[in-house]
Amino acid sequence: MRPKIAAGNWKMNGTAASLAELHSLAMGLPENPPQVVICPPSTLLFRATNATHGSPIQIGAQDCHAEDAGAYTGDISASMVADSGATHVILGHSERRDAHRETDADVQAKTRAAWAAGLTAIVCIGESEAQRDADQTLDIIGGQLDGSLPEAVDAENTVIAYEPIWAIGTGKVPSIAQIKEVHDFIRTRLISRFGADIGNALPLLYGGSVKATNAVEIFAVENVDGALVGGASLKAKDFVPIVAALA
Ligand code: G2H
Repeated sequence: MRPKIAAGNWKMNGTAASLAELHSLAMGLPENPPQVVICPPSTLLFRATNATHGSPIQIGAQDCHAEDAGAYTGDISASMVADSGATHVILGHSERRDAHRETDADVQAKTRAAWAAGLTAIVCIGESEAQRDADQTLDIIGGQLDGSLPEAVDAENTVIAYEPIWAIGTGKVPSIAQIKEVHDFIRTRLISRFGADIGNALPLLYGGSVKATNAVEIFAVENVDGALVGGASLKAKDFVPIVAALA
């Protein structure tokens, strides 16, 4: 049985005042909630882990460096993320791959660093609109999976998030058939590389304009084990119904 996971990616949003949303989220969780992971900006990591102490909410970072320490101005390492009490880190988000030129090899190195620090890596993959229009989606997804995941993957240390770039923050959502096609493809690819036990156990999240109004339908898709949610994770009133749709 794979875990159900509702992950929130706050991106570059949130100040100390936003910690109140974590309290509201904790209060609004359904009975027997799925795993809930909130990834605030790094400035809030320590305070977010304090604010959620004693609740089922886990905290994650949005990126980490592949090295553990050194002259990397502005970066944070996986062990610093773990030091904050966080348990997860998003890696290879398309906004990092694009704006920071991160490659699959970079994502793979960061994934190893995350594991070494005891973190669970949420590894993101996804095609652009041009790639989808050119019928390259499955090739792109397959290549990103192969390149971004180290050999030592297991279901305790890794979550995969499929986020079609054209659906991120745009309000455009793939059809249920498109989501199913890609998630089934990812599952098959994971099984063929890592074997049935690991391949079937790795959680697969969908991300891209998930909202309370489309969550139920998306979560009904086989091989969708939850969501990585951006805009709709910022306010507890928007995120609670998404979490409830998974419970
Ligand atoms: C995709 C997603 C969160 P949004 O980036 O990772 O954002 O839900 O705002 O499309």
